[in-house]
Amino acid sequence: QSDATFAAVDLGATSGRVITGLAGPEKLTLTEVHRFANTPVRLPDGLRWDVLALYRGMLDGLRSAARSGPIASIGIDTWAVDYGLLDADGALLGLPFHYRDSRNGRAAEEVLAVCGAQELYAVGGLQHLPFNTVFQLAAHRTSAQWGSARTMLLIPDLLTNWLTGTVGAEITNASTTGLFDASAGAWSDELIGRLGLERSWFPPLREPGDSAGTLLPHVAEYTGLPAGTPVTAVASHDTASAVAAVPATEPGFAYVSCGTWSLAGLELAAPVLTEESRASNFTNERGVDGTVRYLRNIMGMWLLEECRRTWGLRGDAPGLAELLASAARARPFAAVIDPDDEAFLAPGDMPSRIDAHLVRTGQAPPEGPGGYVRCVLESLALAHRRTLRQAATLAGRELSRIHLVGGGSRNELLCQWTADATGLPVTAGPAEATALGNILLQARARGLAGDLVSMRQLVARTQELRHYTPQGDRRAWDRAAARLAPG
Ligand code: LRH
Repeated sequence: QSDATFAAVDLGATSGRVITGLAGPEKLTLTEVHRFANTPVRLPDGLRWDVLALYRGMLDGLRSAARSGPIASIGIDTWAVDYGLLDADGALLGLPFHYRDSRNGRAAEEVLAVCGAQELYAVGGLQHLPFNTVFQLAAHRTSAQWGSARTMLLIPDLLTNWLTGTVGAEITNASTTGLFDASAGAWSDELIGRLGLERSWFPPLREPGDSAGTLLPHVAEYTGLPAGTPVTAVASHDTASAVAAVPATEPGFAYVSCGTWSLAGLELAAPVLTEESRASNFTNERGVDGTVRYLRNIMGMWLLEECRRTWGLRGDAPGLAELLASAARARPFAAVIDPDDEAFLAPGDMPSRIDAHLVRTGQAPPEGPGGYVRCVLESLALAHRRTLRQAATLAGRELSRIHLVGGGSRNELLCQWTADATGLPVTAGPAEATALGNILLQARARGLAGDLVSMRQLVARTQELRHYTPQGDRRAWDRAAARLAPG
């Protein structure tokens, strides 16, 4: 067989999709068959994911996929770090918490008192984010559910369990927990033990491409898919799937996977666990085929999305195209922010938080929505520049080209300004890198795709890409960067 159709379930922070992908040695085309909202719910004890709505959306999407023709297998990817706890019967204990919930700060301090930041980094190589799974678990400890828990499943593994009944931990996502040994490529028995967690909660690891079972009878019946339909472990961390589908045709590329977050960095053969790397807060997450995603999280399009949501609540939101056009006309470098300010993490009024940040840094608030959008996009371009330059220095590499993938690659201002700020050519697209990576890993498991290099060449040959060359006055970007990091 020279090609086959696969179903990718891709859940993002604001929406979920089921996409079918026709893949073969010279073929890679996607069709979105179902899209549904992912709306978090605030309960009295915190911000939760409505995981049942996600499950239903996934099932309805798989039903649409089944109607479109034969499906060779299914793969699931979602955002990282969040999890559900299962009891001894395999039942989910409560709705999973959202990583933007505010309960993790104190728990992080408690963890760091037991295991110092240096020790955590030497083993896990993970950037410090207040919501790393290890901190969330520490916050969860005091709950009444804790005593009943027997298994921890990250979100894609939980949904896989609901489809197939199997229990496993996909490795690219396990590497974002803070309980994973980045050098050994395995759960860290040492950290799990030191932090007083049960080793038996952490299931056997799966590599992308491994089998994750076949559909349970009631799932097959609901979706109309054949009972033996396989579920394949893909790179279940969405960022790992996106990086697998970066259309790089030369080694040593840099990438920005740009969606709700901007994940900016390099692909390496081995983790960088030095003290400088820790101090700069770079992460060593696991990629496909044992590669390392050496990157840092940048607050990303969340800043823009949350501004738009805030304006929408006030009823004075222009459409996106109009907003971007007015950003293009707004005064350059009128205000710059550090997107990594933790004040921007939680949901809420983003324009007011940008104002507060600007007041703190001695700047005046921007004028009108276009001014805010310009401020956000220029600041993201500056953060891309700072992060990629640091990554190159820390990993001892040179930068020659940036691949900007994900939904943010549709934003022409962001692509052009990233090229202008860095002085590097930017290749933009595919916007659907995550779904493509998901499909490619399934195709490979059926012998229809090759190694990372050839998967990337296939993406480059088949997907529409746009190219941006640096323009404008680089010194203006240097001056703006200096405003954020004086000296
Ligand atoms: C992007 C992402 C990112 C994680 C964050 C929680 O969707 O997976 O890589 O850090 O969500």
